Amino acid sequence: MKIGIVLYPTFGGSGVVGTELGKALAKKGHQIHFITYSQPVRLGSFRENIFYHEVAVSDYPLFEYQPYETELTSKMVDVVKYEQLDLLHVHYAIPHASAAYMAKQILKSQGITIPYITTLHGTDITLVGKDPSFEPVITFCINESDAVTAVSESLKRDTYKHFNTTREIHVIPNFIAPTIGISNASAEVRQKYAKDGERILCHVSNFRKVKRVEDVVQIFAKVNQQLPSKLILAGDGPERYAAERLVRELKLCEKVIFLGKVRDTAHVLEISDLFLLPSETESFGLAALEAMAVGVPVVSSNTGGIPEVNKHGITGFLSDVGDIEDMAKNALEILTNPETLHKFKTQALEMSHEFDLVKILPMYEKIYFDLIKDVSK
Ligand code: GMT
Repeated sequence: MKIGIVLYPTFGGSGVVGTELGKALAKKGHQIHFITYSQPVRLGSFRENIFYHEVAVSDYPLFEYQPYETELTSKMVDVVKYEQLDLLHVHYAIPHASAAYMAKQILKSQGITIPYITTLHGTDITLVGKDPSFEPVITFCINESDAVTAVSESLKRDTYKHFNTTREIHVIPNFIAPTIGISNASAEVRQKYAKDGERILCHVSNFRKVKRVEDVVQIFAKVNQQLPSKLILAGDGPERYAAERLVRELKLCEKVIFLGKVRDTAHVLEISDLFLLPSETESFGLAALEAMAVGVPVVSSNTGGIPEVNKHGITGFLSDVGDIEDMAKNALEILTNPETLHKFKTQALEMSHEFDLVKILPMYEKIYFDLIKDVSK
């Protein structure tokens, strides 16, 4: 199949999922055309069956706001036509689903039929999408998509709750890409950050408010009072300064390492003992799954789709949003005793296999084949 994938090329989970999905499909022999405004961060160097089409964002002085959606639509029309794509798969509803709808209509007027599948990732529904300034468009696009998928049961429920749609939504969970795996250098790297006997806690995110990064620091402060440890924070975003300020106030500067944006987060995860994800909401929690995939247990909030990934008492623990006392207690329960830590690590790794790409990829392929079948009827 020839598939166009539209995504945000940044560090966000939806971009990671779209990119890794495209890479896996290309490996299976499908021809994949990424359409976005810059090279997706997880794309890597040249690969067979993978093509990248850049959406050039104009800089016309009349526009106070550049019409990215229009330029994306034109690029989609162009790529579908000249690369003879079979379907479009757009990740994140805003504005990708509405651009796909428009592209589909333009192509229809030229006698070309192109189905599009929309994958809902979370904030496009739970935070941004339900805002009245986007809601009518998102509702329309969900209803008009040829197929809709959501990354968790929780997100599917949220979509039905917030949008006036009865559209079938297929739940296809996020997955672990084969690039995730423990390297041999981890013990050496670990020495750079933590002394023998010190535990390493970590958090990876885009430091948005929804991630509650200050809770991460507070939880760590409580753990560190009882157990010598370090906290590694990977990523960057609007809440970084608040987190840095808190670290200074709590006199933890020697104990907390801000790495900034990291391309290969697996290297951070593999030297860690525990992953903290105290988010306000999280449709899935891909960062937690990536931690589990290298045998790192998770202490998280009990919200959105997280409990579908992090199993309470098995792969880590769940607490109410904002309950930093409970999260610190749970972290200590996992970290204090080496045998308990080993047990949780093993169970986290085992659970991550449930989300192996080998199991998830055929779910997307089935939807693709069904759509193409419908078009050729
Ligand atoms: O978490 C973010 O802010 C990034 C966002 C995105 O769209 O890239 O992540 C969402 O999609 C991920 C991939 O499906 C999910 O794992 C995240 O849970 C989800 N984020 C939220 O729901 C807050």
